Amino acid sequence: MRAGILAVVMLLLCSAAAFGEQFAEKRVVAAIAADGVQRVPMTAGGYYFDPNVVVVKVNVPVELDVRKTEGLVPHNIELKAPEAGIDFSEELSSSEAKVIKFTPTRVGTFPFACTHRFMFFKSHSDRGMHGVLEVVP
Ligand SMILES: [Cu+2]
Repeated sequence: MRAGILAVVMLLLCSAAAFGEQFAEKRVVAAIAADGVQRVPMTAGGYYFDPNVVVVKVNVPVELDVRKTEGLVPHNIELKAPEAGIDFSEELSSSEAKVIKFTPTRVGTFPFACTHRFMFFKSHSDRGMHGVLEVVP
């Protein structure tokens, strides 16, 4: 019986390993709306952000409207770059988009990710649920 349980555990580990990084770049250059805000709708699902490369202009307000796809798996979005005026960590919902507002104050490339992880499995970020915010002049 122990061997049977071990076999099941090994199978789970192998299938988890099979869900490797599947990262396809989806780039969006934010447009500045009439109200002066760079508004970017985003979708967060298993295990990706769409878009996952978001290009915005420095010193112009940004609004990310991030919605989670349907499903029980929780997701968040986190970007910690307080030196560039960007610092958020938000749990996401499928019923309404989370509105994340900030104004980037420095040019650079800043990574964001979902920080969730289920038990000993790979983190959502390691499975591909990450991206970058590119702040350009
Ligand atoms: Cu996630």
